[in-house]
Amino acid sequence: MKALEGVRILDFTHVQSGPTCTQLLAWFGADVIKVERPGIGDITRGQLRDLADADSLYFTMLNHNKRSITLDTKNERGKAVLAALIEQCDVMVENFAPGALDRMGFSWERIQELNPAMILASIKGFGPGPYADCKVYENVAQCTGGAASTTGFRDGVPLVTGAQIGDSGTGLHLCLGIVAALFQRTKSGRGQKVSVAMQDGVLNLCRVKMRDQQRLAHGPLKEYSQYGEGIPFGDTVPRAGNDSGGGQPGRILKCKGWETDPNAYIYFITQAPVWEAICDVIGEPDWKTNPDYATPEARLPRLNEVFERIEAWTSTREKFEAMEILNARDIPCGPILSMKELAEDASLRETGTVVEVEHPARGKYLSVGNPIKLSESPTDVVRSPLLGEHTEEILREVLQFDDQTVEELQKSGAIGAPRRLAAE
Ligand code: CAO
Repeated sequence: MKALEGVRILDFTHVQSGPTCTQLLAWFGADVIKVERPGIGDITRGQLRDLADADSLYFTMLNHNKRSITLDTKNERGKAVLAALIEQCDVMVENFAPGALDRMGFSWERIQELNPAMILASIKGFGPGPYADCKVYENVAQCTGGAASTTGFRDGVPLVTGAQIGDSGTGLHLCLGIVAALFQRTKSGRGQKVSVAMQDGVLNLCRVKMRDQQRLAHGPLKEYSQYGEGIPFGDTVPRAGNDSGGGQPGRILKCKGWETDPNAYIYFITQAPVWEAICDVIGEPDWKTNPDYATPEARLPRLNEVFERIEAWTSTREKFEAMEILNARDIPCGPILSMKELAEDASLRETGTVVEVEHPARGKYLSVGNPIKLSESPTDVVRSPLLGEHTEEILREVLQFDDQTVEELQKSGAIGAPRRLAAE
């Protein structure tokens, strides 16, 4: 028994944000039916391909545990099939450009007419307001949600981050909204609309920077190294490099081998309760009592000096060696791990956070599994579907269509020709 067993999702998502959400729902046990345009499918199937005739890793890594039906929802018969699916599903998830669903003839009002218990979950770039009609991709969301203006170095350009906080982050937000709406429906019996804007999702993840924006009105941000450097603050939160900027100052420091290895670094946190242990490790026992270094407040104006001294120690150790020494003294730290190191990490394989999956067209590939572990609902990662692999199965099983109806649909062009596995 899986947590969401019995819940049927009409997955009208594409690219990354929406598929992230529906993949999580599938991992929790929902039956996720991905609707794709005949012959084309989700655009990511063909993007960033590493193998000529296989769905891209972009697609496969975001669409595990789903079934695929091809349906032309601009064809009249295709629309009728979509309407029938809406009647049979609990949740419809979509991340089309603003207005696309309405143009297709499936407004929220129409969906409610078809199925009053339906939960319609949507991702858009922006919420209501001047930009509501805009199409949005990951980095646009990072820029408009506050992440880019606060990422990077003070004297450099704004930076986007590799973590897909705009797409995958918003997908996660939407997933929580859907589960909450499903829970409310058990009491109300009614569906509802769940909306998350990518700008809002990113801003939610940048909450601490909005905190600092308000703190600025009451004085400089002493936890930013700019303060100790005597550089005045402007009227907005600056980029703070690798400063933690929080209550426990931290920074990325060089480790042995940094000259040739781009990831020979460690994040080091000068957590106040373990300051004495830090002084012992780096060979500065006097700093335990010296009033210039003994308290967090005293250290704030001289963060550069403190971290330079700590780096003089970390750069004599390899990153894992440094971590071992620091962890033994309860000093919070973390090595900078490369994607290669993460892919090869034995403990991540054991927990299923990194999984190896077999695919009929591409063979074995690695994926990130479900990071959310439910003790009563373990996740089995199943390869992504081929385009239209389950079209007939869904028409027969979910909609109870007979052979003749399926054949007529095929002739009308409403559904694509099913793509068979190579072995069939
Ligand atoms: N059958 C027939 N038509 C279909 C179809 C199907 N099965 N599935 C989709 N379509 C149509 C849509 O109806 C739409 O048609 P119209 O433009 O005529 O109304 C068309 O395909 C294209 O949809 P789109 O505008 O959503 O796609 P796009 O590639 O132009 O834009 C994106 C992509 C991501 C910028 C846009 O969808 C968007 O802004 N989405 C919301 C924000 C979001 O999720 N961004 C994350 C992107 S990365 O994860």
